[in-house]
Amino acid sequence: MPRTVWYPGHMAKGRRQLETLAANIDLMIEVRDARAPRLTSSPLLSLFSGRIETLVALSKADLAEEKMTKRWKAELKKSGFASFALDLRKGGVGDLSKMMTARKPSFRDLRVAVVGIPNVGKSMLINQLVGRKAARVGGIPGITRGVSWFSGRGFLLADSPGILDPHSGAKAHKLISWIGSSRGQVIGDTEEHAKECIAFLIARGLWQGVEKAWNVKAEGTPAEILENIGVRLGRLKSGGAVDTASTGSIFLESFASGRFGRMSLEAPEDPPLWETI
Ligand SMILES: Nc1nc2c(ncn2[C@@H]2O[C@H](COP(=O)(O)OP(=O)(O)OP(=O)(O)O)[C@@H](O)[C@H]2O)c(=O)[nH]1
Ligand SMILES: [Mg+2]
Repeated sequence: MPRTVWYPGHMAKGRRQLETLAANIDLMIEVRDARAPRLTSSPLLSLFSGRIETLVALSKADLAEEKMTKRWKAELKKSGFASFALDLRKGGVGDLSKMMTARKPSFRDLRVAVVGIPNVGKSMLINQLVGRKAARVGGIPGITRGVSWFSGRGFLLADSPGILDPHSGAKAHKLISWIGSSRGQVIGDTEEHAKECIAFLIARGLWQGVEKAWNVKAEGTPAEILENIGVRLGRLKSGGAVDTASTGSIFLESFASGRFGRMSLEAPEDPPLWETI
């Protein structure tokens, strides 16, 4: 069966490194995207959570609806996870730091592993916790390639590469790529992805943000809407036709980076998002 998931070698290696480290880890911080906390849960959670205490950091909370993030925090609490809603561009890691300090053994530093799928903000969280730009951060998934350690006051933090579930379905992978946590274009055609994402946003009543940003209405087929976006953005080829491939890629990048404002893609009581598209 052809692979539907982007799973380069550094993910398999990172997973093996984390498995080796597990015996020496006191605490795990699992980073998820606040816009879709179920979709972006790490495949490593089931592997470690029984053995290692796990806290959940809901990153990019500035891009999710506040009320929905509160509901996710309550849901996580019910499942036994303390969670923190964070805008990592601003910091706000004080409560998380306090919780780490409370867990520090008296005789040595607390050892913490930060895990999650790609591009959710693991390295940015590490930088906030150690108070300097220590780990490399970037807007495309796959920036961190292996496990490395950073030291803070009373703790050691292991940054790890974003790891996807190589067995997750094509639909889940597609959604993950739309929010920027996988390289969807490795698997499929960007223009097709953009059209599907347009249809998805309209069906969920989430088009408003796009209309506000680019003044393009949700009228016509997704292909026509993509054309209209191309015209609006001036993405024309030499003959005057719209360059739909580059328009598609701008659309997807804009969506992933939160250009269209706050959007929560799933609610705790909903069925898994990938079962609904
Ligand atoms: N708006 C917003 N952007 C964020 C937040 N946290 C991270 N980002 C952005 O998300 C992108 C990824 O951040 P990284 O810290 O490199 O993510 P990572 O999880 O380490 O990614 P990999 O190493 O590729 O797995 C960067 O462009 C950050 O600026 C956040 O809370 N809010
Ligand atoms: Mg990283």
